[in-house]
Amino acid sequence: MRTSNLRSKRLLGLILFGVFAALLSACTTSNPQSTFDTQGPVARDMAVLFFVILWVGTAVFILVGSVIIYSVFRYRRRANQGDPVQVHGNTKLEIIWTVVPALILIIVAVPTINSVFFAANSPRPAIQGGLEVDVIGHQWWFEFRYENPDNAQEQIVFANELHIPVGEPVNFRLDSVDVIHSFWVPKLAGKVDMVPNNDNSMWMQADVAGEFFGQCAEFCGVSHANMKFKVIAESRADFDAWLARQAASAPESADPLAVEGKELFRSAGCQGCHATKSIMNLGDDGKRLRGRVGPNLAHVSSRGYVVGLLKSSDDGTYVVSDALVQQNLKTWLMDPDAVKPANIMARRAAAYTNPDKALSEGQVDALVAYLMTLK
Ligand code: HEC
Ligand SMILES: [Cu+2]
Repeated sequence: MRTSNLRSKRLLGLILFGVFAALLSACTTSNPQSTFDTQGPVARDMAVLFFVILWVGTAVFILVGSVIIYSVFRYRRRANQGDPVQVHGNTKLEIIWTVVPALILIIVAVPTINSVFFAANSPRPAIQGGLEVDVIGHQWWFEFRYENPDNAQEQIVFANELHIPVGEPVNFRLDSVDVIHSFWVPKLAGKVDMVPNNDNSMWMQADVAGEFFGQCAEFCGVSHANMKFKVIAESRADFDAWLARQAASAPESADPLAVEGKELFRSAGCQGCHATKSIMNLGDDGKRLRGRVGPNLAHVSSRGYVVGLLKSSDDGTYVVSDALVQQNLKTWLMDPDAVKPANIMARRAAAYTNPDKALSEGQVDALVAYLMTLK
């Protein structure tokens, strides 16, 4: 009897310890998707609001909890006691417990409404010369479009990696080609839904250079959890140089394997879904054109991750390694479904749906050699 009691106490202790450890580990700021490790004004404002509400809520909880515990003990029924005096309604008390919470809610509403307007209104919108990026959600990847600095009728298209200049507000227009997605960079700003044909917008700013994690935050299908992107915040000069590189086409390669790969890219039907030029004309009516089915590959081998998941830089650096890009492209092309379950490429490209057209390892090597020239 005694030992089983001891054992259940130990078990309870262990469970409590586990629960506390889990709760505390959720608060670490070293988590790449932590909303507490804020690195920009929008995220910081939201974190401050979170703590205001948390502490006001905690104060109310402690106050109400203490009064309940006090009353339970102070006015408990004692032995040989009859029914207590019956009271029906107390106007003074009821006015107090209506007015006090109303006042608390009004006090909390002031910073809340402030934050709503702060997050919604960019300090430097596009009409005042602020940078604007179009973000288009696809199952299960992100497309980014920048205005071509040399020609406002054109957009420069990139995928899965968002580059922004440090210390500048950046404006986003959010759209989707299929279902509802949500655009979220936890360390920089809150999330805003990407709804087809509904021009939602937001802004954010990174105060420090570096790499930040982005994630789709609205369930959008099988690989929703794999719908990730990276934000690279860099100096204005680096950003301008990056954008100029994206606008230019990668040079042709004479390497025989790459030439073979390029031919295969056309004959295996890759071209039907992927553009290899990064410039997109807006058309005569200036309307934004819908993207292709797959990510723009014009500079695919310059990206830090393949499909936003396979990391192509050595740990601790953001410097993209050619050897890792090559390896990751091969992993992706050999079996896309193993990397990102149910992705549209594995579901629809003939090379994966039709066994007669399946790619041999040699063909994949040729395709990778070609893709490596797209830098
Ligand atoms: C039916 C359209 C379709 C066809 C055909 C297709 N792809 Fe894709 N491809 C996609 C989609 C969609 C994705 C993004 C998948 C995801 O991330 O969910 C993709 C992703 C990729 C990526 C990763 C891009 C990045 O940003 O990391 C590469 C590389 C690629 N495809 C190469 C190819 C090659 C080579 C072929 C020809 C053998 C091919 N694709 C054929 C639709 C297609
Ligand atoms: Cu999504």
